[in-house]
Amino acid sequence: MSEAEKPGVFRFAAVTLFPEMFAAITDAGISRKALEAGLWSLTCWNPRDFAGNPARSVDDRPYGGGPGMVMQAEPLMHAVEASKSSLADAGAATSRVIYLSPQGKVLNHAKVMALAKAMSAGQGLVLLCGRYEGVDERLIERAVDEEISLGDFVLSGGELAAMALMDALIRQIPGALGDMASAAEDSFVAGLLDCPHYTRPEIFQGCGTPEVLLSGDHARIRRWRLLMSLTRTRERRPDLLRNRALSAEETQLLAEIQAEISKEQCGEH
Ligand code: 9D3
Repeated sequence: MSEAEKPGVFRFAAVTLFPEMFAAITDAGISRKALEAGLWSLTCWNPRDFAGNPARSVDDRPYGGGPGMVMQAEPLMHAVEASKSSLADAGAATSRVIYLSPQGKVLNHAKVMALAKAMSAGQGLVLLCGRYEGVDERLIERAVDEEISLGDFVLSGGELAAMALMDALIRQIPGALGDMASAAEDSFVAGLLDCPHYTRPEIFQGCGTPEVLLSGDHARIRRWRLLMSLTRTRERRPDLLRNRALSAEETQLLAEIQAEISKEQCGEH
């Protein structure tokens, strides 16, 4: 079988000043296992290798003044082009350039699933990682297809965001999770937060395990877990409930939760 026909291989390229950081996903855990199984590949491209000066500098001061430095367009453009032709040589049908940036749309499960689908169909992904204050806007206009953020907090660069996205995508490759629960059972798939988990010992520092989990009554256990998921989601992430259709059972459980809360507020017990 040729590389291009190999089913489901996710092909990544990262344009980064810190390729050594990517050892975090190549050298540990599920992602390492999946890499060893040939389910995904990563090649890093360092813009310094494309710098046009002996000092190999790839940043300069911002026009208009201000603090910090800006990554120059030229070496980044060469690195992106090299990464794209390398993905094509490796069998990618097309490639898409994602710039991890605080100005991007915030990543979510739906976006991960859409990207995973495209990658299964042979689309290679170039992950452009910024450092300093950011990259020259003309590079973004010419080379970037999409900007993605992890959320409203400040990172020191795009590498950790790129790895978070890669980890989320790699989990979706069939076979990547091994014997563990399938990705389809993940909490966000159901649109609710996960229920609490317990394991041995049954009593830890005087604190027991909910009786229902020891009962062996699987229907009761399932209902308790759903109740916990709904309670937590309502408490911590009400935005998730507003954006999700509820089943008849979930609606009823939520109504029961609401009734309990109203009783407490009336002072009844
Ligand atoms: C403190 C610097 N800020 C000045 C207003 C701007 C800024 C520049 C570069 C803030 C962060 C960064 C580096 N961040 C990323 O490359 C990044 C990121 C993030 O910081 N938060 C959430 N998602 C992402 S994706 C890439």
